[in-house]
Amino acid sequence: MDLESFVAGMPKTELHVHLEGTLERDLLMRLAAENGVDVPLPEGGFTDLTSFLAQYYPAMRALVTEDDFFELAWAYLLRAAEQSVVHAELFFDPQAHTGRGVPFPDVIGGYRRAIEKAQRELGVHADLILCFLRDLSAEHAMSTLMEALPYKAWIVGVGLDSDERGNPPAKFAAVFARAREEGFLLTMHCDIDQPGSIEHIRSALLDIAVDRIDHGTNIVEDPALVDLVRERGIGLTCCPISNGFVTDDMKAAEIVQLLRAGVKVTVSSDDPAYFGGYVTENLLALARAGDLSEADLVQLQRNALEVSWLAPFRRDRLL
Ligand code: ES4
Ligand code: ZN
Repeated sequence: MDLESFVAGMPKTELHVHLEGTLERDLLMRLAAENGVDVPLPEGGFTDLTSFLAQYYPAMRALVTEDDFFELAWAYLLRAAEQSVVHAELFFDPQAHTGRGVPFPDVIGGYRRAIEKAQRELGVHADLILCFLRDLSAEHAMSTLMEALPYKAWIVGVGLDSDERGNPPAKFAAVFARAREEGFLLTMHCDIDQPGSIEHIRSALLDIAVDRIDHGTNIVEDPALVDLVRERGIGLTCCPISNGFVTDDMKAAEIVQLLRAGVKVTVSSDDPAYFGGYVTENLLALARAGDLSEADLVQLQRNALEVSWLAPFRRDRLL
């Protein structure tokens, strides 16, 4: 069997995909027209995180009604089913919508309706992870957490994304401590080659005690931290194609080094509508750049299930 067919057919778990990053151009244009909003179309050409985010947030203005959020998540989940994804943990950025006057219940209600339909009709299981925008204040994050509490049953954990420069994990220590008390699992982005990446990784692990790290391949700079994540079994959700845009390197060597060291690295798609690859394409890109075997690809997917936030009865059935 060729590598494409092997990867395409392999049952997959995706742990790092932003629902707003799955907004494909056709849907964006249709929703913008239906809602009568003027939305700048993403032009691509991103060379770093800042230039990506500058096109990413304005495009979200196309999303207005509960139905729009449903359609966005449903389109992703259809694609996930086509790619043999059996479980996905989906980031969403409520503050990018509530800040424009969209009610929180419309955002989460639309997403949840799509997830329930996908479970019934596609056999794809998914959960939501609420991400705070780290370039907004800790107070804004805390009030968003409070707004989310009535929807706890629909949210498996919390994360932290957006512009990392000058926005270290410690800024959100109180928010993450409260989220932990409320029973949420914790993750946060430690994006590739950001100023302070390695200090952010150290703080996320030691001060915040995160359960996973999103990206985080800069950890190779500190062997003691590599030992720590291996011993704690902490997952790193890597996104090779995204890395190639945010820096000009997929970071295949770092991902493979961590895989060989026994760290629970996983492969996901991040913002597939912007970076041009869903999970299958990310696995293939890494396999080619890192010269991976079929056994390595299976290991990456076992890692993803092991560090997923599925309830043990569901996870063990899939492992
Ligand atoms: C993101 Cl690549 C990346 N980094 C930080 N925040 C994000 N949100 C969506 N994609
Ligand atoms: Zn991300």
